[in-house]
Amino acid sequence: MSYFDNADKELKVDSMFKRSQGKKKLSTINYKERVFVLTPKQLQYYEGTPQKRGKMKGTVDLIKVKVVEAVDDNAFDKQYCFQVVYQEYTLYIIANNEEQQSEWIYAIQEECRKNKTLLSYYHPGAFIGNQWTCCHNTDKQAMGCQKTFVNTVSNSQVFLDKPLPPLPPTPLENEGLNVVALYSFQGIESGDLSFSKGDEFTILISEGEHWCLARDRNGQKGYIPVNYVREKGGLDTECWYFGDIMRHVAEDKLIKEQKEGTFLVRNSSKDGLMTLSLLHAGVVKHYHIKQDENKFYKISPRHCFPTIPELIEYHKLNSGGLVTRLRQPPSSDTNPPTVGLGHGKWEIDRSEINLGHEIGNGQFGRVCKGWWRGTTEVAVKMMKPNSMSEDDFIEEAKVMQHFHHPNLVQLYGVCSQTPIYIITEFVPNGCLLTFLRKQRSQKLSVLCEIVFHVASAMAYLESKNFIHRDLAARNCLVGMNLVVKVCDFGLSRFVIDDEYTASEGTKFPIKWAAPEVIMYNRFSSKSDIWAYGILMWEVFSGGMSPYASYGNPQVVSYIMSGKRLKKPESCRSGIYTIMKDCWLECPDHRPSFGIVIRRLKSLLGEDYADAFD
Ligand code: UM4
Repeated sequence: MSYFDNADKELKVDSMFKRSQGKKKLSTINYKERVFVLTPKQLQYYEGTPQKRGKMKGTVDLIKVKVVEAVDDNAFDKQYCFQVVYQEYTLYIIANNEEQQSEWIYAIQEECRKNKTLLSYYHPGAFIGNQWTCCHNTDKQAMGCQKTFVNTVSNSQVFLDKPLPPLPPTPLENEGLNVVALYSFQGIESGDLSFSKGDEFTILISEGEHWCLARDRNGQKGYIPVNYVREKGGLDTECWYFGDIMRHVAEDKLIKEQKEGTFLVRNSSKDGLMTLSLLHAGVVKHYHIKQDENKFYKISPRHCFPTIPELIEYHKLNSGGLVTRLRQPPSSDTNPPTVGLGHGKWEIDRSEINLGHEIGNGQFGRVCKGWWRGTTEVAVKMMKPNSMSEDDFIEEAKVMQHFHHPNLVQLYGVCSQTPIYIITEFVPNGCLLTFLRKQRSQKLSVLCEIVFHVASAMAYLESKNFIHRDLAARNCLVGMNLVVKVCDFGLSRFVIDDEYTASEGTKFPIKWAAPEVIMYNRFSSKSDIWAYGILMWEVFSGGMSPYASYGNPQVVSYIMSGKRLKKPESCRSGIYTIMKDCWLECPDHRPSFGIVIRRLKSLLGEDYADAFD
């Protein structure tokens, strides 16, 4: 029999459940019973039963499959789930029992063994509420956190007399992975590897979460910042792909360029596919990139391509139905901050900091703009001597330095001798509260984006069981492209000033404090949620002061009698409902940040559909 005779042979047929694929990000998730059929070339699924098969509902070409693995039971609270990752999608299938789950994983893996695009790392969890349930990484495209092929010792060996070989000394996560640089990087410390955008590396050892030892194509070895590279092969390495940015951010980016034909591709949240945004005659046009029945990509019906890069290359040469042909992506933004100023570096040499002008003077001391080694722009927070318990702070700050999230201010390090300097990334548009007050009557979509950014940062802290304790608009900064960064997390614990730390104190931020904090000093992620509700109110009221004219005792009796802040004028009722849930008396009844994110997303889909597409 020839290969072609075999292509349609049905290798395996079973009824299982398919989880809706979340291609439409805002659609509700459901599970549908389908008949799954495995052939040498395709995984197909149909309506009906194995005996009476109905209409074909979809197919996955096995040649495009990158991963076939089980999914953790707790990811969707379903047992016996497995995943088939192909192109940029993941098909989740729920088997009826463990045997069926492993048989199917094995059978599909067998058919895909020779695929060139197979990945060696995958996520055993799912991407829910803006993060992976397995590793809590908030980057959807982040490389997997678990190796797909585990060279396990067979059970029988356990009973052998000979001791097993020792475990490898370092965790070899992601070892051997090929990655591409998204940005150029100038090595900072000895041992760091300098590189240019587009350079390729093999990861040798992952050291912690943020730096890894890598080898470039000239054989040079050194440390590289993990957030500067992406696994080879994905759209992330394309200079025109901007991922999850919103419509108006894309428009701002393109209009700023003032160059005909500037374009970018972004994820379109409304339908889970992608959108091409293109500047023509000073106006931005948005095109949905659709897929035809063969899963080929197209913008205009007559020009279909197997991959998005091929589609882009075609439209660079021919307008093919677009208002103009694609010319260049927007010039790239400045590089993102690395975690620390060099691998393993936390103590910063004071003589390497050049101080610039003062940008503020607050509770803890002065904040100045500065440069590290003359080149890296930084902010320097100079702590007033005797204003904080310094030793405890230095210890805890070492932990906080490892936090890395686009919506958290990045800590670079400290000069730990008195006066302590805290060195962070410099965030160019200053304090969120000032921003809100200066630019009242912001578009609703911008305000939604602000609270979304804050919720994302807080969900990250929540996932690390870290409590902020002083969340408020005054403690957030506004960066490039209106990206909001949450600051001063955990700092209040080290302040030596009873007026600030005791709830009876005059400087205690009582208007942001949950009842259990006021009464019993009981802080938790749920007291952070209360403060988040107040921050939402600040945002939607254009930076007004909550409980404007009330002093601390009046605020306490107002809250304790069950009264709450009123709905800001321009705020939609759905947004106000989220705020009010953040202010539920019982901490356990308040939502988590993960839930707030989900609710914001679904609200944005209904009320402000154009905010996300
Ligand atoms: N970039 C630009 C301006 C900054 C920054 N900045 C301002 N403050 C900071 C302005 N990074 C100050 C004046 C007011 N303002 C903003 C800034 C710098 C460092 C830290 C926090 C900062 O701002 C917060 C919002 C007030 C900082 O070190 N934070 C920190 N957070 C958590 C943990 C830790 C440190 C550590 F681990 F180190 F302990 C205006 C007007 C006035 O725009």
